[in-house]
Amino acid sequence: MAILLSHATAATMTKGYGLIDDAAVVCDGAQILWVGQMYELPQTYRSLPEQDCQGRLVTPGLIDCHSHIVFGGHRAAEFEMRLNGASYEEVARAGGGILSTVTATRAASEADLLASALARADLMIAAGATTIEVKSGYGLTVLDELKMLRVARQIGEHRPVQVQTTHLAAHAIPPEYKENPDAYIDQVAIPSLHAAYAEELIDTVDAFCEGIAFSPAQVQRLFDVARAMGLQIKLHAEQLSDLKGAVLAANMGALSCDHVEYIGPDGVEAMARAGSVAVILPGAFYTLRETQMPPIAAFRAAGVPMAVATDFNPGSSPVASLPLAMNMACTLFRMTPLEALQGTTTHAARALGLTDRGQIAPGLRADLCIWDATHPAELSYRIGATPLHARIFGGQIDA
Ligand code: DI6
Ligand code: FE
Repeated sequence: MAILLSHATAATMTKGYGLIDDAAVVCDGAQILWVGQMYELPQTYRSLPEQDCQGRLVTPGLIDCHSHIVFGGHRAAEFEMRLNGASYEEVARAGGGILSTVTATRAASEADLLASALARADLMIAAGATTIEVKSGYGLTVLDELKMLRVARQIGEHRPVQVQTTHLAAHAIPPEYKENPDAYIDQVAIPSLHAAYAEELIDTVDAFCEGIAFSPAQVQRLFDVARAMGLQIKLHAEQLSDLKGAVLAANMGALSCDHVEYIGPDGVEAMARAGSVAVILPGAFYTLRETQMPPIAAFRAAGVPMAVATDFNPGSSPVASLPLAMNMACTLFRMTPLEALQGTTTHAARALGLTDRGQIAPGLRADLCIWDATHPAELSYRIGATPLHARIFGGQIDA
């Protein structure tokens, strides 16, 4: 069914904000058919069922290109322990940290994981997301990684949101492989990649390249397999130190390098050459009280597109709201409100390898947000507000 959004302030994101005052957007089924000024609206569209936006801002539906919303349990108890003075080691000894999430995820049934993931997806949707990327990485056995990916795939069957799934078995080294991460790559990461691919459970492949996780050589072995399968890659790179993961990933044609607080000039240059997107994740920076900022000015100067995402996860970024992540990107990292909105629309689409969304233009997906705002900078300016007025997903307005 076709609908007409009338009297909108449209931020088409086609060139800068691509603002159109008193705009009309025509959606035909799941596609955008026409966008322009009201007075130019062809006569044939004037009789369509109309949603009068009354001057409200309309943007492309927001795209969260980096999240980990499938997991068991949560980590509020360790958050409280730390604030009561417990050391990192005491938290770990009490069963806290990422491995506590692995234990809880392994113990959870597919139905339980789905129920909690849907509740998190609802928060993301309520803040304006229409596409979300969801990673595995808390199972760390072949079966548990597949379980996570099946749950991730099901989210989109239960909610009006498109889900892109990412294989992230190389997220952490489980206790049983503590002394032998190479064996983990061979016995879990690569076999689960083959199995997930065979079940058509994955769109992209990711890894965590860090001193506390996997080395560039281990990441490369996994990515060689992924590339041979024709899968696109992305990497958690340079979050806590500069292991040159971004250089490696960019040279292998990565869609994105994510976090990148500690990236050096060589990494920025490699990303610019490869056209990789820098995915900026201020929620983790904030939660971990990091001080090393990603080199926003260097990315800007080199023409590296920047995306902004929530990194929603139970440990380092328990945040579901893209507008809040945009606010943090501006205030903590000095990104501009335009960059922040590009980061959750056009550049986020690119970080996922999606060419059919992220802007308001004929032929693209009819995923749109109508905001209780009149200028796009308001989305980044407000703190913790959810100014979403209505959302359109695949041409359907949310009930
Ligand atoms: N970087 C992070 O900040 C999260 N994963 C990653 O690779 C942390 C995940 C967690 O603590 O549960
Ligand atoms: Fe992450």
